[in-house]
Amino acid sequence: MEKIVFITGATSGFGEACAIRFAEAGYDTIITGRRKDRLEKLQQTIEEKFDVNVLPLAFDVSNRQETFKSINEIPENWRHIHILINNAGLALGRDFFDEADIDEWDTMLDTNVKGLLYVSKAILPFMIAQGKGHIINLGSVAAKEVYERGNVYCASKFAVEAISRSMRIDLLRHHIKVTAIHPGAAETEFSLVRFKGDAAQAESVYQGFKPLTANDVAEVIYYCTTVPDHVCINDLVICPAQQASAIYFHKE
Ligand code: NDP
Ligand code: 8X3
Repeated sequence: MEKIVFITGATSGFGEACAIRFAEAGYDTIITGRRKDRLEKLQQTIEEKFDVNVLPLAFDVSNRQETFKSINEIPENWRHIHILINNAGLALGRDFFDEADIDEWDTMLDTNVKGLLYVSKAILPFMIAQGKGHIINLGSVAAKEVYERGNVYCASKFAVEAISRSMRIDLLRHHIKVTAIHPGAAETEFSLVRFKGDAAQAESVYQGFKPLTANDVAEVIYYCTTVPDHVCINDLVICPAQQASAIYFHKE
């Protein structure tokens, strides 16, 4: 296998769009997420459309044992992973700090922060052995600014920002590039998850402006992997044209 990409959270949104974009570019693709049925469907879609191989791995990134077991069992011929896209993540709730649910805080920190750490730590030996690699971490505009009732989601993304910067320093000696991508509002299943299936509330987030699509973000992520070997895009914020920051929108 020539080029291999490993994507977390490929059952929906950015991860799914990245799987398709990288497959289109000829990458053999390791797709992961908890929903096995969706992974199988995506595998079928990709294999029908593109001449690449797909390896689906169903596991929960917040479960340390499951994550290491799944990654350690990757067959030998799939271990030359060039690109890791740490994308799996979620927000739960949009509540004032004093009213927020502690279990939801735990889930966000366990997934967005600890999950990203576990996956990276498990994949790194493969990249170090080949003396090369590229890790792409999904932050957010919420990694740059906190907003009202964003508390722990923002904290989890500030952590992704700090981890990305630390990784970039510590992995220099292994020739592993680290790119942090920080999207603004994108219409995926993100808000449906945040508002626990309340479709009306989820849709209201994107009213009055044109949000990013998953494909917009996947295209930019793919671009970051096409620059020459001696170039690294360290940090990239991508927003809808009607969004200036985590807080300021021009809605019509
Ligand atoms: P989606 O809800 O569409 O996709 C989230 C993906 O993460 C799903 O594939 C889901 O898979 C996976 N996931 C969630 N929890 C776990 C877990 N415990 N273990 C394994 N996989 C998990 O959201 P997006 O595509 O929008 O979000 C992707 C990333 O981008 C997230 O990190 C999010 O915080 C970030 N982001 C999103 C923005 C937006 O506006 N949409 C803006 C900025 C950043 P499954 O449920 O099958 O496990
Ligand atoms: C997702 C975008 O604005 O809901 O990270 O935090 S936002």
